[in-house]
Amino acid sequence: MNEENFIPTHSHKEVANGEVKARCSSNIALVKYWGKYDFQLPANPSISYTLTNSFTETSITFKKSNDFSVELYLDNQFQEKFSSKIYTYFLSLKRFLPFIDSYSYSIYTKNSFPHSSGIASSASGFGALAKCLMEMSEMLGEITTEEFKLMKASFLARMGSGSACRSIYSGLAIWGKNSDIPSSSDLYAVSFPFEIAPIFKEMQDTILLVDEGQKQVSSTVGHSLMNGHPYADLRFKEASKNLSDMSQVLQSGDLEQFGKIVEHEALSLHAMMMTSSPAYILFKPNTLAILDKIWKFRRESNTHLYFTLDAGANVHLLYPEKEKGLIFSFIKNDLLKYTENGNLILDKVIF
Ligand code: 2P0
Repeated sequence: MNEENFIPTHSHKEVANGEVKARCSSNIALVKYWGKYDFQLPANPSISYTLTNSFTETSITFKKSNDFSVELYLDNQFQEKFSSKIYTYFLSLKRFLPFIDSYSYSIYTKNSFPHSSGIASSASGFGALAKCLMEMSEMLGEITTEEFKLMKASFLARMGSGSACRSIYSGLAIWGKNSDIPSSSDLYAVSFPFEIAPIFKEMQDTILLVDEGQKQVSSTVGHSLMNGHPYADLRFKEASKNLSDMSQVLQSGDLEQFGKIVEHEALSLHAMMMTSSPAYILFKPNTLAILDKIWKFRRESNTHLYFTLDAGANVHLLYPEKEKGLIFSFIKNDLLKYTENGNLILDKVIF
Protein backbone atom coordinates (compact mmCIF):
# COMPACT_ATOMS: atom_id res chain seq x y z
CA MET A 1 0.00 0.00 0.00
CA ASN A 2 1.21 3.50 -0.76
CA GLU A 3 -0.30 6.95 -0.23
CA GLU A 4 -2.11 6.88 -3.60
CA ASN A 5 -4.19 3.90 -2.43
CA PHE A 6 -5.88 6.20 0.09
CA ILE A 7 -7.11 8.67 -2.54
CA PRO A 8 -10.79 7.91 -3.35
CA THR A 9 -11.39 7.01 -6.97
CA HIS A 10 -15.07 8.10 -7.14
CA SER A 11 -16.44 11.60 -6.59
CA HIS A 12 -18.41 11.93 -3.35
CA LYS A 13 -22.20 12.06 -2.93
CA GLU A 14 -23.99 15.29 -2.09
CA VAL A 15 -25.01 14.97 1.56
CA ALA A 16 -26.31 18.20 3.12
CA ASN A 17 -25.60 17.37 6.75
CA GLY A 18 -25.12 14.55 9.19
CA GLU A 19 -23.55 13.30 12.37
CA VAL A 20 -20.87 10.70 13.05
CA LYS A 21 -19.53 9.34 16.35
CA ALA A 22 -16.57 7.27 17.45
CA ARG A 23 -14.74 6.08 20.52
CA CYS A 24 -11.01 5.47 20.50
CA SER A 25 -8.76 4.18 23.27
CA SER A 26 -5.39 5.46 24.36
CA ASN A 27 -2.36 3.19 23.97
CA ILE A 28 0.90 2.51 25.76
CA ALA A 29 3.96 1.68 23.68
CA LEU A 30 6.08 -1.35 24.61
CA VAL A 31 8.68 -0.45 21.98
CA LYS A 32 8.71 3.32 21.60
CA TYR A 33 8.35 5.60 18.60
CA TRP A 34 10.84 8.42 19.14
CA GLY A 35 12.03 10.38 16.13
CA LYS A 36 10.41 10.94 12.75
CA TYR A 37 11.19 11.78 9.13
CA ASP A 38 9.27 13.55 6.35
CA PHE A 39 5.62 14.07 7.21
CA GLN A 40 4.86 12.16 10.41
CA LEU A 41 6.71 8.99 9.42
CA PRO A 42 8.46 7.04 12.19
CA ALA A 43 12.25 6.75 12.39
CA ASN A 44 11.78 3.30 13.92
CA PRO A 45 8.93 0.81 14.30
CA SER A 46 6.90 0.65 17.52
CA ILE A 47 4.36 -1.64 19.16
CA SER A 48 1.71 -0.80 21.73
CA TYR A 49 -1.10 -2.14 23.85
CA THR A 50 -4.44 -0.45 23.31
CA LEU A 51 -6.13 0.26 26.64
CA THR A 52 -9.67 -0.38 27.86
CA ASN A 53 -10.56 2.41 30.27
CA SER A 54 -8.61 5.39 28.91
CA PHE A 55 -10.45 6.60 25.83
CA THR A 56 -11.86 9.59 23.95
CA GLU A 57 -15.42 9.85 22.65
CA THR A 58 -16.08 12.24 19.81
CA SER A 59 -19.08 13.24 17.76
CA ILE A 60 -18.97 15.46 14.70
CA THR A 61 -21.93 17.22 13.16
CA PHE A 62 -21.28 18.49 9.67
CA LYS A 63 -23.18 20.84 7.40
CA LYS A 64 -22.56 21.58 3.71
CA SER A 65 -21.05 25.06 3.53
CA ASN A 66 -19.03 27.37 1.30
CA ASP A 67 -17.33 28.50 4.43
CA PHE A 68 -15.12 25.68 5.74
CA SER A 69 -14.91 25.98 9.52
CA VAL A 70 -14.20 23.88 12.61
CA GLU A 71 -15.50 24.46 16.12
CA LEU A 72 -14.20 22.06 18.75
CA TYR A 73 -15.72 21.64 22.21
CA LEU A 74 -13.91 19.69 24.92
CA ASP A 75 -16.34 18.75 27.72
CA ASN A 76 -18.78 21.18 26.10
CA GLN A 77 -16.32 24.09 26.40
CA PHE A 78 -15.32 25.81 23.16
CA GLN A 79 -11.56 25.46 22.52
CA GLU A 80 -10.12 28.14 20.27
CA LYS A 81 -6.61 26.71 19.99
CA PHE A 82 -7.74 23.13 19.34
CA SER A 83 -10.31 24.36 16.81
CA SER A 84 -7.65 26.03 14.72
CA LYS A 85 -5.29 23.03 15.11
CA ILE A 86 -8.02 20.68 13.83
CA TYR A 87 -8.91 23.11 11.02
CA THR A 88 -5.30 22.82 9.80
CA TYR A 89 -5.32 19.05 10.32
CA PHE A 90 -8.54 18.65 8.29
CA LEU A 91 -7.07 20.71 5.44
CA SER A 92 -3.97 18.49 5.42
CA LEU A 93 -6.27 15.53 4.64
CA LYS A 94 -7.80 17.08 1.49
CA ARG A 95 -6.03 14.72 -0.96
CA PHE A 96 -7.44 11.72 0.87
CA LEU A 97 -10.84 13.17 1.84
CA PRO A 98 -11.64 15.54 -1.06
CA PHE A 99 -14.95 16.66 0.55
CA ILE A 100 -13.24 17.88 3.71
CA ASP A 101 -13.36 21.63 3.02
CA SER A 102 -16.94 21.63 1.68
CA TYR A 103 -18.46 21.44 5.16
CA SER A 104 -18.55 23.27 8.46
CA TYR A 105 -17.93 21.08 11.50
CA SER A 106 -18.92 21.11 15.16
CA ILE A 107 -16.86 18.62 17.12
CA TYR A 108 -17.77 17.52 20.65
CA THR A 109 -15.14 15.50 22.43
CA LYS A 110 -14.52 14.15 25.92
CA ASN A 111 -11.91 11.95 27.56
CA SER A 112 -12.56 9.23 30.15
CA PHE A 113 -9.43 10.38 32.00
CA PRO A 114 -8.97 13.81 33.58
CA HIS A 115 -7.54 16.48 31.30
CA SER A 116 -4.84 17.30 33.84
CA SER A 117 -3.77 13.69 34.47
CA GLY A 118 -0.69 13.87 32.27
CA ILE A 119 -2.18 11.09 30.11
CA ALA A 120 -1.67 12.19 26.51
CA SER A 121 -4.99 12.65 24.78
CA SER A 122 -3.49 13.11 21.31
CA ALA A 123 -3.49 9.36 20.50
CA SER A 124 -7.11 8.68 21.49
CA GLY A 125 -8.18 12.16 20.33
CA PHE A 126 -6.83 11.94 16.78
CA GLY A 127 -7.82 8.26 16.67
CA ALA A 128 -11.45 9.15 17.43
CA LEU A 129 -11.42 12.01 14.91
CA ALA A 130 -10.00 9.79 12.18
CA LYS A 131 -12.61 7.10 12.87
CA CYS A 132 -15.35 9.76 12.64
CA LEU A 133 -13.95 11.00 9.33
CA MET A 134 -13.97 7.48 7.88
CA GLU A 135 -17.62 7.10 8.94
CA MET A 136 -18.36 10.37 7.20
CA SER A 137 -16.44 9.39 4.09
CA GLU A 138 -18.45 6.18 3.90
CA MET A 139 -21.72 8.16 4.26
CA LEU A 140 -20.52 10.28 1.36
CA GLY A 141 -19.99 7.20 -0.79
CA GLU A 142 -16.38 6.08 -0.30
CA ILE A 143 -16.36 2.36 -0.96
CA THR A 144 -14.45 0.50 1.73
CA THR A 145 -14.10 -2.84 3.43
CA GLU A 146 -13.85 -3.08 7.22
CA GLU A 147 -10.13 -3.79 6.88
CA PHE A 148 -9.50 -0.84 4.56
CA LYS A 149 -11.55 1.46 6.78
CA LEU A 150 -9.32 0.68 9.77
CA MET A 151 -6.19 1.04 7.68
CA LYS A 152 -7.26 4.41 6.28
CA ALA A 153 -8.43 5.61 9.71
CA SER A 154 -4.98 4.68 11.01
CA PHE A 155 -3.34 6.49 8.07
CA LEU A 156 -5.42 9.64 8.72
CA ALA A 157 -4.83 9.48 12.50
CA ARG A 158 -1.08 9.26 11.92
CA MET A 159 -1.15 12.56 10.08
CA GLY A 160 -2.57 14.16 13.25
CA SER A 161 -0.34 12.43 15.78
CA GLY A 162 2.01 9.52 15.18
CA SER A 163 1.06 7.34 18.13
CA ALA A 164 -2.66 7.81 17.30
CA CYS A 165 -2.38 5.45 14.33
CA ARG A 166 -1.82 2.52 16.70
CA SER A 167 -4.92 3.35 18.77
CA ILE A 168 -7.26 2.42 15.91
CA TYR A 169 -6.78 -1.28 16.67
CA SER A 170 -7.61 -3.18 19.83
CA GLY A 171 -5.03 -5.52 21.31
CA LEU A 172 -1.51 -4.98 20.02
CA ALA A 173 -0.68 -2.67 17.14
CA ILE A 174 2.55 -2.21 15.20
CA TRP A 175 3.47 0.96 13.34
CA GLY A 176 6.59 1.25 11.20
CA LYS A 177 8.30 -1.01 8.71
CA ASN A 178 10.06 -4.04 10.16
CA SER A 179 11.29 -6.96 8.06
CA ASP A 180 9.94 -9.55 10.54
CA ILE A 181 6.40 -8.14 10.24
CA PRO A 182 5.56 -8.46 6.53
CA SER A 183 2.37 -6.35 6.70
CA SER A 184 4.03 -3.46 8.58
CA SER A 185 4.22 0.03 7.12
CA ASP A 186 5.45 3.51 7.99
CA LEU A 187 2.18 4.95 6.66
CA TYR A 188 -0.27 3.29 9.06
CA ALA A 189 -0.39 0.78 11.89
CA VAL A 190 -1.45 -2.85 11.62
CA SER A 191 -2.84 -5.27 14.14
CA PHE A 192 -0.23 -7.68 15.56
CA PRO A 193 -0.40 -10.36 12.86
CA PHE A 194 0.63 -13.47 14.87
CA GLU A 195 -0.99 -15.62 17.54
CA ILE A 196 -0.47 -14.00 20.95
CA ALA A 197 0.37 -16.12 24.02
CA PRO A 198 -2.64 -16.06 26.42
CA ILE A 199 -0.68 -14.40 29.26
CA PHE A 200 -0.24 -11.27 27.13
CA LYS A 201 -3.96 -10.97 26.39
CA GLU A 202 -4.79 -10.18 29.98
CA MET A 203 -2.08 -7.71 30.90
CA GLN A 204 -3.03 -5.08 33.43
CA ASP A 205 -1.81 -1.49 33.19
CA THR A 206 -2.05 0.51 36.40
CA ILE A 207 -1.01 4.09 35.73
CA LEU A 208 0.51 5.95 38.66
CA LEU A 209 -0.10 9.67 38.21
CA VAL A 210 3.16 11.11 39.52
CA ASP A 211 2.83 14.50 37.92
CA GLU A 212 -0.49 15.84 36.73
CA GLY A 213 0.89 19.09 35.35
CA GLN A 214 1.69 20.13 31.81
CA LYS A 215 5.11 18.76 30.79
CA GLN A 216 7.79 21.31 29.86
CA VAL A 217 8.77 19.79 26.52
CA SER A 218 6.12 18.52 24.10
CA SER A 219 6.53 15.18 22.33
CA THR A 220 6.61 16.98 18.98
CA VAL A 221 9.69 18.91 20.13
CA GLY A 222 11.12 15.72 21.66
CA HIS A 223 10.82 13.90 18.34
CA SER A 224 12.53 16.75 16.50
CA LEU A 225 15.47 16.65 18.94
CA MET A 226 16.27 13.19 17.55
CA ASN A 227 17.42 14.95 14.35
CA GLY A 228 21.19 15.16 14.72
CA HIS A 229 21.06 13.37 18.08
CA PRO A 230 24.45 11.66 18.69
CA TYR A 231 22.82 8.28 19.48
CA ALA A 232 19.97 8.45 16.97
CA ASP A 233 21.17 5.84 14.47
CA LEU A 234 21.97 3.33 17.16
CA ARG A 235 18.66 3.98 18.89
CA PHE A 236 16.64 3.46 15.69
CA LYS A 237 18.47 0.19 14.94
CA GLU A 238 18.06 -1.07 18.49
CA ALA A 239 14.35 -0.22 18.59
CA SER A 240 13.85 -2.21 15.40
CA LYS A 241 15.66 -5.20 16.91
CA ASN A 242 13.64 -4.82 20.12
CA LEU A 243 10.47 -4.93 18.04
CA SER A 244 11.56 -8.17 16.34
CA ASP A 245 12.46 -9.67 19.73
CA MET A 246 9.19 -8.46 21.26
CA SER A 247 7.25 -10.09 18.45
CA GLN A 248 8.86 -13.46 19.33
CA VAL A 249 8.25 -12.93 23.05
CA LEU A 250 4.57 -12.11 22.54
CA GLN A 251 4.15 -15.36 20.66
CA SER A 252 6.20 -17.52 23.05
CA GLY A 253 4.77 -16.12 26.32
CA ASP A 254 8.18 -15.37 27.89
CA LEU A 255 7.23 -12.87 30.61
CA GLU A 256 10.77 -12.23 31.88
CA GLN A 257 12.01 -11.34 28.43
CA PHE A 258 8.93 -9.15 27.92
CA GLY A 259 9.83 -7.22 31.09
CA LYS A 260 13.45 -6.84 30.07
CA ILE A 261 12.57 -5.31 26.71
CA VAL A 262 9.79 -3.11 28.05
CA GLU A 263 11.87 -1.59 30.85
CA HIS A 264 14.90 -1.16 28.60
CA GLU A 265 12.72 0.66 26.05
CA ALA A 266 11.26 2.98 28.68
CA LEU A 267 14.69 3.90 30.01
CA SER A 268 16.13 4.27 26.49
CA LEU A 269 13.36 6.74 25.60
CA HIS A 270 14.22 8.90 28.60
CA ALA A 271 17.96 8.48 27.98
CA MET A 272 17.36 10.01 24.54
CA MET A 273 15.73 13.03 26.20
CA MET A 274 18.57 13.39 28.71
CA THR A 275 21.17 13.33 25.92
CA SER A 276 19.33 15.64 23.52
CA SER A 277 20.61 19.11 22.84
CA PRO A 278 19.14 20.93 24.69
CA ALA A 279 18.83 18.21 27.29
CA TYR A 280 15.71 17.75 29.36
CA ILE A 281 14.37 15.39 32.00
CA LEU A 282 10.73 14.42 32.35
CA PHE A 283 11.31 12.07 35.30
CA LYS A 284 10.44 13.37 38.73
CA PRO A 285 12.19 12.20 41.91
CA ASN A 286 9.08 10.16 42.68
CA THR A 287 9.31 8.44 39.28
CA LEU A 288 12.75 7.14 40.25
CA ALA A 289 11.57 6.18 43.73
CA ILE A 290 8.84 4.04 42.15
CA LEU A 291 11.24 2.32 39.74
CA ASP A 292 13.57 1.55 42.60
CA LYS A 293 10.74 0.04 44.66
CA ILE A 294 9.59 -2.07 41.74
CA TRP A 295 13.05 -3.56 41.25
CA LYS A 296 13.29 -4.32 44.98
CA PHE A 297 9.79 -5.83 45.06
CA ARG A 298 10.59 -8.02 42.07
CA ARG A 299 13.75 -9.34 43.70
CA GLU A 300 11.82 -10.22 46.84
CA SER A 301 8.58 -11.56 45.38
CA ASN A 302 8.08 -14.11 42.69
CA THR A 303 6.02 -11.76 40.54
CA HIS A 304 6.11 -10.28 37.08
CA LEU A 305 5.58 -6.60 37.68
CA TYR A 306 7.26 -4.38 35.09
CA PHE A 307 7.20 -0.67 34.39
CA THR A 308 7.05 1.41 31.31
CA LEU A 309 7.01 5.17 30.85
CA ASP A 310 5.47 7.51 28.36
CA ALA A 311 6.97 10.91 27.56
CA GLY A 312 6.25 12.11 31.10
CA ALA A 313 6.71 11.38 34.78
CA ASN A 314 3.81 8.92 35.18
CA VAL A 315 4.60 5.23 35.57
CA HIS A 316 2.68 2.46 33.83
CA LEU A 317 2.75 -0.81 35.79
CA LEU A 318 2.33 -3.87 33.59
CA TYR A 319 1.52 -7.25 35.14
CA PRO A 320 -0.50 -10.38 34.37
CA GLU A 321 -4.01 -10.60 35.71
CA LYS A 322 -3.36 -13.69 37.80
CA GLU A 323 -0.82 -11.76 39.95
CA LYS A 324 -3.23 -8.90 40.54
CA GLY A 325 -3.90 -9.59 44.25
CA LEU A 326 -0.33 -9.47 45.52
CA ILE A 327 0.75 -6.71 43.17
CA PHE A 328 -2.17 -4.49 43.97
CA SER A 329 -1.44 -4.69 47.72
CA PHE A 330 2.13 -3.64 46.94
CA ILE A 331 0.90 -0.72 44.84
CA LYS A 332 -1.47 0.44 47.57
CA ASN A 333 1.00 0.04 50.43
CA ASP A 334 4.28 1.07 48.82
CA LEU A 335 3.74 3.05 45.64
CA LEU A 336 0.63 5.15 46.04
CA LYS A 337 2.45 7.60 48.32
CA TYR A 338 4.64 8.66 45.39
CA THR A 339 1.69 9.81 43.28
CA GLU A 340 0.66 13.44 43.25
CA ASN A 341 -2.73 13.11 44.88
CA GLY A 342 -2.98 9.39 45.51
CA ASN A 343 -4.29 9.16 41.97
CA LEU A 344 -4.02 6.17 39.71
CA ILE A 345 -5.87 4.75 36.74
CA LEU A 346 -6.71 1.05 36.67
CA ASP A 347 -6.48 -0.04 33.11
CA LYS A 348 -5.77 -3.12 31.04
CA VAL A 349 -5.31 -4.10 27.45
CA ILE A 350 -8.47 -4.34 25.36
CA PHE A 351 -8.96 -7.25 22.97
C1 2P0 B 1 5.09 6.29 21.67
N1 2P0 B 1 5.38 8.63 22.42
O1 2P0 B 1 5.53 5.38 20.97
C2 2P0 B 1 6.03 7.40 22.08
C3 2P0 B 1 6.77 7.02 23.32
C4 2P0 B 1 5.60 9.05 23.75
C5 2P0 B 1 6.64 8.18 24.26
O2 2P0 B 1 4.56 8.87 20.39
O3 2P0 B 1 4.42 14.52 17.20
O4 2P0 B 1 2.06 12.44 20.45
O5 2P0 B 1 2.05 13.84 17.55
O6 2P0 B 1 3.62 12.34 16.30
O7 2P0 B 1 2.69 10.52 18.92
C6 2P0 B 1 4.18 10.67 21.78
O8 2P0 B 1 4.31 11.44 20.63
O9 2P0 B 1 3.90 12.72 18.74
C7 2P0 B 1 4.72 9.35 21.48
P1 2P0 B 1 3.48 13.38 17.37
P2 2P0 B 1 3.11 11.74 19.65
O10 2P0 B 1 3.92 6.29 22.11
